[in-house]
Amino acid sequence: MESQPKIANSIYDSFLSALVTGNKITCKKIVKELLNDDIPLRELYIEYFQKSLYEIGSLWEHNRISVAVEHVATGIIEQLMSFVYPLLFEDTDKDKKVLVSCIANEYHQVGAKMVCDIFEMNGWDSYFVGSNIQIEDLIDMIGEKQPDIVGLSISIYFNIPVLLNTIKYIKNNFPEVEIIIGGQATKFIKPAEIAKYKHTRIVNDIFELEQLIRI
Ligand code: B12
Repeated sequence: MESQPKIANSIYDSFLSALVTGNKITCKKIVKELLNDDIPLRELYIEYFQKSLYEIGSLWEHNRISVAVEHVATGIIEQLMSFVYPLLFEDTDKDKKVLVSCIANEYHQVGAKMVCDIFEMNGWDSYFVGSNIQIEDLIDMIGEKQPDIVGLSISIYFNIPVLLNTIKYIKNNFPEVEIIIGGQATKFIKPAEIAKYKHTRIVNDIFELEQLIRI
């Protein structure tokens, strides 16, 4: 029993080093082996995909890897998410709908995509709108899809004014829609700025999200 964490860590270490060197074949092989060993998808997402990208971000911040290396690594994670997607996608009608989008000027889309996939795993129909979505386009899409929940993703603190403006705009057009906000910049948002909107809240992580959306 005691050796288990060590084994798990060594698999993660191999995954990270393959990712940093851009070795997508090894990354995919490791993911296939983890899936063969029945790793839950959310664990694969959080303990491998998210954890490694956070580490890539920190290496980049400390000038230990280049922007190009970070771009290649992010691209590999996005490919791996597409690879596992068929495992969670069920071709059946679903009652509940969510639409998840990055706000304007927000280019970090992996977390938002992951959130959509978490909704799918929990029996929801999801629409991933993408990165850097202008408010008018988002409003049109909400009008068209009529989701039960709108998820907004924000990673960069300097985008908080854009986020607040987006919430205001959505609430002016769709006062009853539920809005959830997530991403690494949420820790910089003052709670009072959100509290004034009905059915609007920050969701801190995937575990909190799953409590909220379990059908
Ligand atoms: C890849 C990356 C990029 C790529 C993104 C490409 C892409 N296809 O997404 C590019 C090159 C575009 C980029 C650009 C920049 N980046 Co960048 N980037 C990253 C990096 C390395 C990984 C991001 C990622 O995918 N993480 C993994 C995902 C899974 O995690 P996540 O986003 O946190 O999502 C999880 C939760 O937050 C939550 N969540 C997220 N969204 C939502 C939404 C809802 C509704 C809910 C409920 C939950 C939720 O659930 C997810 C799953 O658990 C991070 C490092 C890091 N710590 O993340 C830096 C990082 C985010 N970037 C950073 C910076 C500074 C920048 C730039 C300003 C750099 C520059 N000078 O140009 C620009 C800004 C561009 C912009 N306007 O958006 C900083 C942000 C610091 C800050 N908080 O302000 C970070 C933290 C790097 C660092 N350590 O300094 N970046």
